[in-house]
Amino acid sequence: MSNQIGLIGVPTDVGAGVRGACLGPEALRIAGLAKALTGLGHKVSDLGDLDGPPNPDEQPGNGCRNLREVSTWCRLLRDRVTDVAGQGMTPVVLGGDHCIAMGSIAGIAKHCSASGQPLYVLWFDAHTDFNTPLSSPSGNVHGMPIAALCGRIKDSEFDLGVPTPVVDPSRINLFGIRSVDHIEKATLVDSGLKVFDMRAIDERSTFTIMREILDEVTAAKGHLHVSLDVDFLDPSIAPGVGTTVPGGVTYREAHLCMEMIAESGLMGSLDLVELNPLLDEKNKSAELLVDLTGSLFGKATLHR
Ligand code: Z70
Ligand code: MN
Ligand code: MN
Ligand code: MN
Repeated sequence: MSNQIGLIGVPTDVGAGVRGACLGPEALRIAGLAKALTGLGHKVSDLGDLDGPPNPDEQPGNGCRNLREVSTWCRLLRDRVTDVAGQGMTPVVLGGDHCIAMGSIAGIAKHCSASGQPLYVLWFDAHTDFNTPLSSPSGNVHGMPIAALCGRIKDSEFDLGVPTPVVDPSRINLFGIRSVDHIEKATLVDSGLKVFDMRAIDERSTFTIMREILDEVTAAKGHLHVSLDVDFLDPSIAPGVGTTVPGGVTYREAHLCMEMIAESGLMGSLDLVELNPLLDEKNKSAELLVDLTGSLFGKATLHR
């Protein structure tokens, strides 16, 4: 299965508390992302970077840091993703902090509603990103995209311009979770989200959980959007991220996830987010992401 892939750079860190994720797209390019995918037989177009507002680097007002800039970046990305998917390419979004997933998922939701496909999200993250401006201890919007996509934040706030919930919460799977804030934890209970924390992964295995997630999307003939926050990985293998949390997904588990997704043929769009080259060691986290993206697009040890 050969693929047309469109790389979309989103060089911003307006949703983060620690700066540097704005350098992520270039670090991924330097680590050889396009070449790795071309080498697997895919046709890759690097569509360059979106041109959004600079980071005003302000303190949060009303529980939200850089609200206007977050909104502008997300709307730019929404329209680009809808356009790229409409051209028959698989959008691969190079972040950028995780707030931009509101834009990519709003964009792919538009595409899916036009094509009548149910949209599923697989969110690899140490965090649930389910805060609202009221619950957030930091005011950083990269801790809020899941809440916004589920319609838990007033539509006017980020002004995504698509009906909410953007994704049915029962079609959102969170994998790798090990850091949840106090109020966030309480609101998760009746959220309808499928949350697979590290304990579930240890008890039930990556394989079993991934099989369950992918089987449901297959049965529904769904479009699978994968949103990959670097911090889902263990910090020992991926130090290049603003918020490392110990006890993360290992190299082998991560590759298994990616290989199973590739084999399913379900993935229609992808975010690679939160890579912070300023905190990385000789670009090793970027190189690991390139490696994992290779697995996502069909690189396997053996023919099966
Ligand atoms: C915390 C907050 C977060 C990513 C950190 C952290 C959220 N729950 N998300 N890094 N990607 O500030 O809301
Ligand atoms: Mn399509
Ligand atoms: Mn995240
Ligand atoms: Mn995270």
